[in-house]
Amino acid sequence: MNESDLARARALVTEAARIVAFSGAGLSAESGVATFRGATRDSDASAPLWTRFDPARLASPEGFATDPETVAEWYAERRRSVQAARPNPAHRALASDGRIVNVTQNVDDLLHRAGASHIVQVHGTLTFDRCHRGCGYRTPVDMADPPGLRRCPQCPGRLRPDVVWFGETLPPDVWEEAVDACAACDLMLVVGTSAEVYPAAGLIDIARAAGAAIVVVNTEAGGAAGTADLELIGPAGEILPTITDG
Ligand code: BV8
Ligand code: ZN
Repeated sequence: MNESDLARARALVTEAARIVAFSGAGLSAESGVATFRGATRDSDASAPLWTRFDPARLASPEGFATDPETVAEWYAERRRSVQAARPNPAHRALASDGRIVNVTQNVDDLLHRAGASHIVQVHGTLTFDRCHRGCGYRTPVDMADPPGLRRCPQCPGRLRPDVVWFGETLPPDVWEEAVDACAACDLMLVVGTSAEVYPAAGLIDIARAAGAAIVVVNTEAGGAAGTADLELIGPAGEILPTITDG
């Protein structure tokens, strides 16, 4: 990535009125939180999740039905990892500019802890459990000492993380807020995502259809780059502070 690309990206950020940062697991990789697929640069702690667990199997109602203990163990491990992590310069850059709406696929709370004011978590959050049977019970989780598999106190169901699993629909109100932000932005920063998971990845198309400039920030070329006006290859923690005021 060259200086002129960085200068062009900086100019796009400066000129933009409404910015959406659409982020994935790569945003939290430099905090040591494991990604799902892409190789990461950091310690084993952030080795891709799939090396030890299969997210496509475990992050699903079927996985929870057939192996609830392993699913509960996987989430407890991820909650402890997030609790031990700290926001990195990429989170702080995206939190520092009031024009940025953070539409994130990530279920960690690092953008919140970096002070971001407007966050839309399209795939939910690790910081809460909810009733899997759907009675409406929802409760915050102690991320430092996460619970194991447990029953719902309100009905015969079990509690599960308040995230969206594969095969589950995204919460309609959250999805609508994400679509509205992406349809109204004039710049979308696509940060640390392989853009393989739908309907979330479709938000990039919504932003481009609305006339937004698309700037991809990723350690690997070619992810969402097919749709990019500009592709900045490198770690988000190094790039984002240089193109925002963060
Ligand atoms: C839905 C929460 C429909 C859980 C997640 C069969 C049945 C049903 C649905 C489907 C099906 N087949 C396909 C589908 C659709 C499916 C889907 O898209 N599958 C994919 C795999 C093809 N989608 C769904 O199921 C969605 N629901 O479609 O419902 C429906 C309709 C009606 C009725 C019923 C159902 C729900 C999908 C949500 C899944 N939940 N997370 C949890 O976290 O435990 S997805 C999870 O994976 C993340 O949230 C994230 O979205 C995704 C991971 O993607 P990324 O974030 O991009 O991470 P990844 O590791 O892939 O990439 C990291 C990137 O960062 C890489 O590019 C790397 O190069 C880069 N990087 C690394 N380090 C850095 C970096 N970049 C910058 N700096 C660095 N330092
Ligand atoms: Zn219940």
